[in-house]
Amino acid sequence: MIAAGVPIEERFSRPSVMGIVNVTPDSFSDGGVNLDPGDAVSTARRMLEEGAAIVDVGGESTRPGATAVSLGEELRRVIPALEGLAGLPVSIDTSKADVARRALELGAELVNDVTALRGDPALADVVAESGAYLCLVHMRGTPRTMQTDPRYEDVVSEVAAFLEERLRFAVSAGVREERICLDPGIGFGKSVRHNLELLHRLGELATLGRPLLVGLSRKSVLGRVAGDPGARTGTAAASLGAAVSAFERGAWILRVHDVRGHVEALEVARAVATAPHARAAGPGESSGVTVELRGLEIPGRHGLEQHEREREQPFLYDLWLQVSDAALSDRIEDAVDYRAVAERVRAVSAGHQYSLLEALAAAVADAVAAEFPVDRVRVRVRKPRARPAGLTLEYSAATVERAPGDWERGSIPHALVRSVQTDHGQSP
Ligand code: HH2
Repeated sequence: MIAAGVPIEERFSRPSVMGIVNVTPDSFSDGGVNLDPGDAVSTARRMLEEGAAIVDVGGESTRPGATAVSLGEELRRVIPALEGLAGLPVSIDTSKADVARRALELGAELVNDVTALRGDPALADVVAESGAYLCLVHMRGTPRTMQTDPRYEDVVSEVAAFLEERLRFAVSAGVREERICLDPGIGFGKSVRHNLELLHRLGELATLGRPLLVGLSRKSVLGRVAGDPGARTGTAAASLGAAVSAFERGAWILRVHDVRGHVEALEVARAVATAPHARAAGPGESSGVTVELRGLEIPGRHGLEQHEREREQPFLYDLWLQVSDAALSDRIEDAVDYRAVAERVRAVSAGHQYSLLEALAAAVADAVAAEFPVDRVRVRVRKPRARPAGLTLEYSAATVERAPGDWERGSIPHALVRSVQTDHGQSP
């Protein structure tokens, strides 16, 4: 089931829903419900019918206070369910290399590891060799101990530093960066205040340059915010509100129990986020088209170093243009003229020497959003030969998203800057 070579951002559109299927007797919310493999398979199939992009099958509860289960027991729980889901999009929620290996053999495409490759030293190799997607989660301590008086100086920067270090570790172990997503680990060693602060400042974690997966569904923080200081769970309605809020702050994939409600709520949130040009899709209509222009190479003299300003070096531009359904008419007059877009990018690059990739990406995105019939544009500029301070980099890049009118509305530029040190691999 692994879509060869596709970055995780392309495999999962934003927002996507991941359905939770715990084949456990003791999970905090659905414990026992899907312990029978037949029940787990029907729950998972229903979730996929309701619009989940993937289902996350787990055989070990990681709720606060949970004790670890043995390898044999975890395999005994998840394997029959995975066999029943062959051919469907499945993720395996495990920290054990042997469970992940078996799940991947049975067709799982993502490994969701709440220990972020710290639990089992063999797991990184299993993920790297299979080419699977990987979710790295922040957790302080272990499920047994994590909720005992968690403390942080600044929870967001500490979680960001942890995830960045784990991302580097995974890449150095051979997992391709483009296949990794990151998760702040709501409820994994955090107080209510820590969880809320992480959600409020989720955008800061987005600057790590990887899609964010967030799991809030029915967690106790929601019940506590709703007024019950001893709550062990939150309601489905509270989960929807939290998921929409997380999406608006940058979440890409939402891990949830109540799939249908989340799919509907997030669809509305997405339509609002892409307004004013988004319009509700009527019967038989599609809600838009994304056109990609990838790897447009234009030499330029941008950078902070003197030699970069004197000698040209290659810059690679990737553009995602969200255009209206008119383009489906198959008439060039209704569509965006790619050559004209490429010429505009060339003109922006030639018109000014930018010190920073962020500024260059923003200038291109502004020009395209203002001058072409697009509902939204995302521009990534990569500098493949970046060698800041002697570092060996695969590339450095900045990504900026714009909709027409952002400028006049004074929206805050949204720049995701990425610069991951690595000494192997190719630019995608
Ligand atoms: N939360 C849980 C389990 N796995 N994985 C990711 N990536 N993010 C999360 O927030 C997350 C997770 C805990 O929730 P749940 O699976 O519903 O319960 P339990 O661990 O008790 O089975």
